[in-house]
Amino acid sequence: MFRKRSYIAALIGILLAMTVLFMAFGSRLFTDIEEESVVAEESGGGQIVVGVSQLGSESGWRTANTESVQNAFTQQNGYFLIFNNARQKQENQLKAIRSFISQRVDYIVFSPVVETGWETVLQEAKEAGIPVILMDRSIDVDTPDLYVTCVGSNFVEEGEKAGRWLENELSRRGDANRTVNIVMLLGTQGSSSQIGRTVGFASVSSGHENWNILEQEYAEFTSTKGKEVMRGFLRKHPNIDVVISQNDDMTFGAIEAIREAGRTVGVGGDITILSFDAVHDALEMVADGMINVDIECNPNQGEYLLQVIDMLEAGQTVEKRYYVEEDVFTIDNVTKELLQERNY
Ligand code: GYE
Repeated sequence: MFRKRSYIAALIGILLAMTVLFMAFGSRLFTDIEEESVVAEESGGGQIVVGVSQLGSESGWRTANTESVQNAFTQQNGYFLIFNNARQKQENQLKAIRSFISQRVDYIVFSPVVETGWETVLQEAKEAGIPVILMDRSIDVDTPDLYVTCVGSNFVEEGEKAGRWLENELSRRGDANRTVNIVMLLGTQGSSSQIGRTVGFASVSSGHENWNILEQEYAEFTSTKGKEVMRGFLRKHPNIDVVISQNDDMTFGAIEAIREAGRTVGVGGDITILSFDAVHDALEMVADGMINVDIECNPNQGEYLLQVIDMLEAGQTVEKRYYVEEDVFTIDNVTKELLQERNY
């Protein structure tokens, strides 16, 4: 009798444990299956599946660019977005692109961290019949048919704009023939924004023998690195007149370092600051006269990407290159309205 009772108790115990286990994991199992079928239904239900490999989140510009993409590829707009952040590593981008290929997405969009090393993975995408669209930065490949189009900025032109501004500013001050000591904070080594801006600026500076480039160093487009590199420059060179900083985040760091060294920046200050991007906080500093000029780089590329994909879906041919619109900002044209409407 006693044995029979404990047998029944054990049986009830096992049944209870099974129920608990089923509630915990069985429901999870069903959710997963449900989630998978949601994806299948969504993509099969006329939605365009886009895999986006973003290179990282190093700057204010990058955050705005990510938001622009995420606001474009929404379900309301007819998209299913698979987004991956590569945290500045090319190997992570290669992994993400390969996973998009194996998931058979309809389009691959990616912002290449550097210009080289993409042939193999893009050949794989091509063989899988998946069109690839480059966003923001471009790549250096011998066979341009490895990607359909590139939507982004004209970085060489941005560099030239910086050079032309400095040229005009020095003439305005009557310093066109004086020796001008310049240091440069460069962005991520090998990225097309770093390469293009450097080349564009050099095309102007090479025409001025009195522009003395004291030193240039990579500072990874981040404010921490910008500050560290600028500190080093200040220690080595007591005579810096101009800082060319290839993005606003590095500029923020550089300005901190300059002020900590007891020197002044901007309009009327002893170091002239040229920056790139023109994010909101930098434009505030332009309006306050702390940054002399900011060469705009437009991160709002989501809308352009939608237009390109619409054209491809309609079977139209697209251009190989689309440039976004960009301006140049100084204390003379940063208005209150501009500061209000700039949401990045
Ligand atoms: O200037 C910088 C970002 O490639 C245009 O990357 C982009 C650059 C931008 O980190 O802030």
